[in-house]
Formats: sequence, C-alpha cells, structure tokens
Amino acid sequence: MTTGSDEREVNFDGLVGPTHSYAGLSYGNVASQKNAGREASPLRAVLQGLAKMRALVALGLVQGVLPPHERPFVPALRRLGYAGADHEILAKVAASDPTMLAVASSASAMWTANAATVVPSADADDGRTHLIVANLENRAHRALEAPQTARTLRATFPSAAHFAVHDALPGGQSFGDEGAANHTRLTGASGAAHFFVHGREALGGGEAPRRFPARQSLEASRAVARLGRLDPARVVHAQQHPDVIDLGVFHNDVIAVGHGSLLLAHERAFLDRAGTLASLRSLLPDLQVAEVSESELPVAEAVTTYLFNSQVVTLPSGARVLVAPEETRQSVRAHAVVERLIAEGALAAVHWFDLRESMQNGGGPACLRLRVALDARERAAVTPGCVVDAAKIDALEAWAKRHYRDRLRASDLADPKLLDESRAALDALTRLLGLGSIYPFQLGTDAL
Ligand code: SUG
Repeated sequence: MTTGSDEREVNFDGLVGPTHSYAGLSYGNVASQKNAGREASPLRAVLQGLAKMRALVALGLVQGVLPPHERPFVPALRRLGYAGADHEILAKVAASDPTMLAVASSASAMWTANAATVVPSADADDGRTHLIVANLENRAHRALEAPQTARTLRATFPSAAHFAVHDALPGGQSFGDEGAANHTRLTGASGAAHFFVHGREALGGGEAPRRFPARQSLEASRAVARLGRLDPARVVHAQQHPDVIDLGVFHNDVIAVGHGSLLLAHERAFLDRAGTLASLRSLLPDLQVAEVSESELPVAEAVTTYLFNSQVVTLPSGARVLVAPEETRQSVRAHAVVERLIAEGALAAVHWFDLRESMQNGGGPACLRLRVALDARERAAVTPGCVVDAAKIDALEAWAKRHYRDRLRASDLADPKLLDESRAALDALTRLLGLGSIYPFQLGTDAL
C-alpha cells in the first residue's frame, strides 16, 4: 500500500529511569561489559536524552516520550521466591544475589527501539497501526520489560480503532524478538517494504555466531510480520552475519539504519549481502544504498563509535539529516564516513549529541527511540501528554532534577530510599504525561 500523505514519523524516546546503572548485564554488548561497575549518573542520563528530544523538536519533528519502568522491580523478585515487605526483599536479595538485584533494577526500558516492532496503518491489511511488544528473551533484565511495555503502549495508544498493541511472542528464546532494533521500514515510489533482520534460525538450524548470542530468531521475525498484517510480498528477511555478532553487533541497528528510501549499512552486516540488497531493490527500485566498507570503517570501530546507531530523520523542509553520537564525531574514520555521505548528498547535515550515559551501556541515539509513523488522525488519538513540545520538555527536566540522583553505584541499588524515590518519580511522571495508573505499585498488584 502507499503511504498516506499526512503521515509523519514520530520518535518516541524512552526516558531514562532513576535506577540507571552499569551492571554488565548484556553479554555480547561490548560497552555494557566494558563499563560494568562504573558509577552512573541517572540525572545526567535523563537530561542527555531530553536534550536530544529538545533539539529534534526545534528541528520541527514530532517527538513523543515513553516512561521508564518500575525499578527495582519487587514483583519480579517475589515471583523468584523472595518474601517479606518490599524493603526487606531488597535487603535479602542484595545480601544473597547482588546480580539479581541489578537485573531487577535495570533501567534498560530506556532503549525503546527494543520496546516493540511497529507496522504503520498504511501497510497493515486492517488499516490499523500494529505495535508488537518485544519479548527480549535473551537477557534476564530485558525479558522483564514486556508486560510493562504492553501496559505503557496501551496507555499511550489507547484507541482500538486506530492501534493494535500485541503482547510479546511466546516460545522463549526460539522466538527471541528484540523489536524495532531488528526491523526497518523502507519506502519509495512503489510503496513500503519491511526489512527484518535475524541473528539465527532457531528451529531450522543454519549458521549462528560462535561467541555471542544471536538474540533475534527468524521464527520471531516471521511471527511479527504476520501479527503486523503485512503483505508477505512486501517483506524481506535477512540474516545478520554471524561474525559481526561475534564482534559486538548484538542488534542490527548497531550496523545498519534505514529511513525512507535510504539504507545505510556496513558491507559486512548481512550474511548474504548481494541477495539481501537484490531483494530490497526488487521491492524498492528507487532504494538508495549507502554502504560502508571494512577498510573505510572496521566493524569493531562501527561498534565503538555507533555510527550506524544514528537516527536518520527528514525535516519539514525535506532535508534528510543524521542525528549522531559524539563518539562518531571523535573517531577520525567514522567522522569521515559522515562527511563523505554529506558530500555525496545522501545526507544534508549532521547533528551531534552527547549521550554518553546511555552509550556506555551500548545504547545510542537510535536505541533510545521507537519510530511510529502516524497519519493526522492517529496523531490526534495518541495520549496528548506523551507528545512533547519545548514547554513539556522544560517540565520533564524540572521533574528529573527534583527526583533523580546525580550518582548511582551498584551498591546503592539496595538502598530502600531509592525504591521510594523511584516510585515517587514515576507517580509524578504518569500525572505529567496523563497516562493514568500503569505500574504494579500504582495498580496495587504483584502481577508483572
Ligand atoms: O539490550 N544494554 C542494552 C542496550 C540496548 C541497545 N538497543 C539497541 N541497539 N536498539 C542491551 O544490551 C546494558 C545494561 C547493563 O549492563 O547494566 C543493556 O541492557
């Protein structure tokens, strides 16, 4: 189907939560492992994210926010056998299993590119926008996100006439699904194509990385495409190169980014490079592929600089610009790639952002946002408080300064005051965003 003329891509950025910390929880994510144990600044983290949102609003884009999750997540600890009052549970798990406390405290929901896969209404056969919540089965701290993500998305996109929010896939790691980080919607004169990238075929065999986990399975990608009611003829599935996963490319959005008719990708991103590009071009004859070679930027440096985890956005003027992390600017080679793309006309400009607090956990500009393409009627149906302007961003900054700590170490996660502070922050936030009660502590339930 063709895309509606009043369709706009809205970036829903995750607000970093008050328990943001460095716990080394993501095996296969180089930054997460390297920075384990480092002192974090939740306040700086949330302000860095808000500064990016403010800049994108100033550029004329429609910007949304998604709230953090309830952390430390006592209902999960109860399900794992800890009993007693909430503060007693924190003390017990801190003494017996500090890693479990870090798992239950992670602010990883900030990376909303992993919240869900989104199929715009123009591409779904029932004319609704589909949001398929990711199960994030591969990592314990991330697998805890799915039920809250579903509640949050239903509160943000409440109209069943316009939106269908699907619960996360069942089936465990065989159906491991990492959401939009492994999915790209590309568009052209011939309509839209949906590009799904998986790390392995879980049930059918085939090649797989040797060192690090392949988080996304082909089976999951196929299920997501079905749930999104896509025309199978407009879908391309490709396998990530197992060797790049072993170099730290734990999601495809660490090595490729697409937007509109542009696909920017490293030449080693896909196992079958030629076949993948040919399939995409057959659906989108006007697709522009900007490839980066290994000699221009080695995969390992793509991982440390996060060039490909930049956002590509179209401004109201029609100009296509890159929203990139400081780490890309600081790398001679990655910076040179950006300059080449601008010189060649693939991009009109670049805007740089200091997102260091998120980056040190392996989350760049593109990880921090979930793209939801919406037409005018759908935009009007989004819970209004979740779409932000400069004044709302001012209010969110003031809220963060009131509630967030400037420093946080792993040993602070057991502090009962942190639990109380976090709940107070989230309670105030749901009022600020007009979301109603969405957290177990607000709903008075121990359900996850
Ligand atoms: O799942 N890091 C996240 C980073 C997610 C980035 N998202 C995208 N590429 N779309 C992850 O590995 C680290 C948490 C810690 O170690 O404390 C973490 O979960």
